[in-house]
Amino acid sequence: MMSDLEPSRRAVLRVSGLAAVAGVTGLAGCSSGSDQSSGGGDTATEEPTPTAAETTASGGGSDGGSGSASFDGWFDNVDNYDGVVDETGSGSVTVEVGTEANGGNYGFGPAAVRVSAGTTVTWEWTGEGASHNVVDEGGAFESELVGEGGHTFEHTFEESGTYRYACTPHKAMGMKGVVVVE
Ligand SMILES: [Cu+2]
Repeated sequence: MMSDLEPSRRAVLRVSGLAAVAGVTGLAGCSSGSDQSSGGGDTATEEPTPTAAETTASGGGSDGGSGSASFDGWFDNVDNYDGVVDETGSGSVTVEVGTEANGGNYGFGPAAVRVSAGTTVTWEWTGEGASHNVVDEGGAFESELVGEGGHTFEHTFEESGTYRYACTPHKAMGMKGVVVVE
C-alpha cells in the first residue's frame, strides 16, 4: 500500500513543482523585463559615475587605471574633480590651494594628480577663500592653516599609494584632493 502511494505522490509533487517553477519563471520574466527598463533609467540618472566597483578595488590596489575612479566616494561632493591629471615624470608639480570651486574659492587645483615616486608636490595658496590647510587623511603630511596668497607647502612622495587630503575648515564643502603616487 505505502510503496504504491509514494511514487504517485512524488510524481504529483514533481509535476506541480515544475508547474509552479514554470509559472514563477514566466511571471518573473514579464515583470523583470519592465523593471529593468525603468530601473536602468533611474540608475543612469542617479549615478553619474558607473565605476563604483572599480573605486572599491582601487582602495586596496591603489594603482593603475583604477585610480581614475572617484576614490571610494572621496570626490562625491567635490565639484572641480575632473579626473586624475597625469604628472608622472614631471620634475615639479604644483597644486593650487583656494581654486575657485565648491561655491567659492574652496578647491584644490587640480583636485587629483598622479605623480612618480620621489616627486615633490608644492601646494601654493591663492589667498582666496579664507584660510586653508593641506592635511593628509593618513597623516603623511599636514600644513599650517594659512590665509595669505603665495604661501607654499611641500611634500615629497617617496612611497607609492593613494593619498587623500583635505582642507580641514572646508572639507565638508568639498575642498578635497588626491595625490596618486606610482
Ligand atoms: Cu580651505
